[in-house]
Order: sequence, then structure tokens, then C-alpha cells
Amino acid sequence: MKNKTIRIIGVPIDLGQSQRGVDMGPSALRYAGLSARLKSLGYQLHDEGNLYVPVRDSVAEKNNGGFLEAVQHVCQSVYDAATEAIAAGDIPLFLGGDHSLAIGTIGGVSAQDRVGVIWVDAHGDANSPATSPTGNIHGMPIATLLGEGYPELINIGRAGAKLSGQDIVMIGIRDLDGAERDWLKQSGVKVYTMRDLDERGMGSVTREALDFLHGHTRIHVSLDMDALDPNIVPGVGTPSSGGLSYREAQLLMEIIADSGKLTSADIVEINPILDHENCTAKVAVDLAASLFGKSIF
Ligand code: HAR
Ligand code: MN
Ligand code: MN
Ligand code: MN
Repeated sequence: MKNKTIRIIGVPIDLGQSQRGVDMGPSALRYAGLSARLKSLGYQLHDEGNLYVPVRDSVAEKNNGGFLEAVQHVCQSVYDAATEAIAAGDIPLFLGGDHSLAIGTIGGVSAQDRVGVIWVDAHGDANSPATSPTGNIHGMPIATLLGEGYPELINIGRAGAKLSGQDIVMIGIRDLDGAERDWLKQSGVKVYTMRDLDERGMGSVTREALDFLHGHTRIHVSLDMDALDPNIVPGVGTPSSGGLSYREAQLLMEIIADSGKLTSADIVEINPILDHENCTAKVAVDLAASLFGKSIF
């Protein structure tokens, strides 16, 4: 893996949710030293800069607050960036921005080959427009990728669902809406809640999660920083108490790295306005180093 080039792609999107500030996530991660840390592990780094995302205020004025079309356009360019990176043999690392961008990243990285997804999040992000209590698209990427929701988003890049439930494992879940939960239960997605982690420990759960994806040769990790406990990552827009500890999250990343199957990743939902001295991005950089194979001894 370390002879590969990591291609950093910033996606400063804040249109999938309602808090200001998550568009600054890519800068926060760069300022926290992401590239230097990954380079020190032996990778080539190529930072593509940020994809174009329209400024929220300008879209709101034009569309009377409806961001669907703008999210569609951004996710299409994310999709294209993902397919290009994979075609070049690089490992794309997408910096969010809110989690709506995963519609494009996972759609794109699964264009040629089947990809297993490890979704690390407090939330299921499996609402459809019909079940969402907020209407926020960052709560919908999983349903969208499975073919449920706005056709404008489902059909980005190529028509129809991009994944089936058997391609997805979720870890860290503790905040689901009622109808979202019912839908997830019948979706085939493997869900590990905080209770599973409390009872069995992160090591056992992560190994079982990788076993669930044993038929996949490539794995995409979508790391929503709100999976961690808000005490260590205050800079997220939808914090949920009782989350992963720093050590649990590190172990998760380390065991995924050991699989040797990581071929793409997202780091999303960092909101520097809500943060303290960029500590959330610093934790994210530590986790990225482990995900890309840093080992202690
Ligand atoms: N379930 C809620 C909704 O759909 C909150 C979703 C929050 N999502 C994220 N991404 N922060 O995980 O609106
Ligand atoms: Mn259009
Ligand atoms: Mn999320
Ligand atoms: Mn979340």
C-alpha cells in the first residue's frame, strides 16, 4: 500500500446540513498537518486542492433555500474525481465537508469494482426524504447509495443503486431516527452500535466487520468525526454523547490498516467554528495516520 500515491481531494460542502462552518473542514485538516503525517509513513502525496462548491449564501438566494440541485452538482464532480483517482491507481482521500459528499465518493470508487464500505458514524445516515425529520441530505447518503431517495442523487454518475446492504458495515452507531432504524434493519447493512462495542470490545467487532466484507478486495472507509465522543472532538455539527474513545477509534483504524484492503477514504463533518484550537482535525490526522498503516512498534 505504501508504494501508492495518496490523492487528497477537498470537498468544502456545507449544503447537506444546516450549521455554518463545516465547509472549512478541508483547511482544518491541512493546517493540522495531514500531508506531512502521511508522507512520513512513506507515501507519495498529491494534494489536488478543493473541488468547486458554491457558497451557501449564494445558493440560498437563488434557490430559496433548496440545496438539492447544488448537492447533485457537487456530488457529480466528486464522483468524477473519485473515478479518476482510482483509474490512476491512487488512493483518494476526501476531506469534508458534510457527509452528503459520500454519495459522490462511494459512487465513484465503486464504478469499476465492488467496494466494501466501513461507515464510522454516530448516525446511520439512512434517511430518505420521506423519513428525514430535518430534510438534511447529510442524513441520507446511505439510503441514496442503496437506491432510496432523490432520483437526482441516486443516479449520479450511473443509474441506480451503487451498493447493496451486504457491502456496508456501520460502526459507532447511537443515534437513529425511528423510520430510519426500521429501514436500516431490513436493508442488509451490518450495524454495530455502541452497545456492541461496550459488550464485545472494538477489536472483536472490527475483526467481525472485516469478515463480513471478506468477499470484497477493496475497502472504503467513511469516517464521520462525530463517531468519536464529543469530549475529544467538540468540532462537529451534530454531536452525540457516549461515542468512541480516542483509543477505540485508533484500534479500529489500525485493524482496518492491517487488512491491506483500504483503497479510498473520507474524513467528514469537522466544523472548525465549533472546535477548540483545531483539536478535532488533529485527532482526525492521528486517525488517518493509523488508517494508512502507522504502527507503534
Ligand atoms: N438523523 C438526523 C437527520 O437525518 C441527523 C443526521 C446527522 N448526520 C450527520 N451525519 N451528522 O452523520 O437529519
Ligand atoms: Mn442541473
Ligand atoms: Mn455521517
Ligand atoms: Mn454523524
